[in-house]
Amino acid sequence: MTVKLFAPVLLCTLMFLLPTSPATLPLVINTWPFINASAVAWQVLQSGGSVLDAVEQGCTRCEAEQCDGSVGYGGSPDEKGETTLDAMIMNGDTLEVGAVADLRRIKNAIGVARAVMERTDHTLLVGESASLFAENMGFTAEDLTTNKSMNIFSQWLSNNCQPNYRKNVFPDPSKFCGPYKPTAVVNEKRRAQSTDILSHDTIGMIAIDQHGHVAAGTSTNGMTHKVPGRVGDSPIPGSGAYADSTVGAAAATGDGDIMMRFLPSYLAVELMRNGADPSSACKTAISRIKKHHKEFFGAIICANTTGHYGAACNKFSKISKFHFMVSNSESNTPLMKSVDCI
Ligand code: SD4
Repeated sequence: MTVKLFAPVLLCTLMFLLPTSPATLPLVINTWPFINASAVAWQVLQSGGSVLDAVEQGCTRCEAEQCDGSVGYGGSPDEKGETTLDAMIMNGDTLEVGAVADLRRIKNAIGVARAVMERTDHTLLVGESASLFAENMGFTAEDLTTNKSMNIFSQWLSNNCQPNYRKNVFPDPSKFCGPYKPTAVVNEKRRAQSTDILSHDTIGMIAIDQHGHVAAGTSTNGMTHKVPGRVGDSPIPGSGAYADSTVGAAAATGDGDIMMRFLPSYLAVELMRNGADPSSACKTAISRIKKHHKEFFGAIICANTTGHYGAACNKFSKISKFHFMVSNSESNTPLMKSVDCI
């Protein structure tokens, strides 16, 4: 009798003591409200697939459905009008990484990244050579341009190639499309001319199975009107994502040119290794960048091998909340979660 009464009291007390995110495995967590990607990855884990399969197939889903126009083909045309893709995948058991950057003509960037990891001794392949590698591995080569990306490009051309990511160039870049010549360095506010920065939603995904195997990955088409050849943070290990099955994983989204200088995903995993809970690890990783760049667009998701998770973002312009997806056995279906930016 005493035990029967005591048990629910103990359970309630324990629930109050637990950290805020529910701790159940397996777990899939991804940046932004990309519900179908989350559902696909969750389904893969439920049907016995590996964490790498879950991350690859979840991100592939986003590439195929062109999540928010920021993932996959037909988005973010560069200064030549071409869509190029960045992606990476990391195996938290072996710490192997496969990544591609500035990939052209191949839609399934994360598939190619996984092929780099599993079919070569390399970590990162770039540009035309990455595309050739993909073709040799049987990926279909096709034009990544769509009517939408052509329209974005033509409007940009007719607007004198504004906005763009160039600075300290001559003649006045507000009137010309180049060729550009270097001029005296002025301390202009970086990216003041770009309006595109807020509309970018890279998928970063973490999957952890019930045995504590961890994988993480990213896929993106980068930034609209980027200088051709530009590579963002997403395919850079430790920046776009990082996974270590003895700890957990993290994945980032946002202004990659800034974020890659701080390796926020690596930092968050190291903080969790040293005992930080995922929410505070995420917050510290964002705060580290904020110290140097008060105004930057960025967010990060973190999870550990007990199934706890968290996220953080920088308060910037109109962004005061960050939305992400979580799938675990609590609900058995992807749920959208939000966090207030710091
Ligand atoms: C990049 N980090 O290429 C990507 C863009 C992004 O949310 O994540 N936007 O810089």
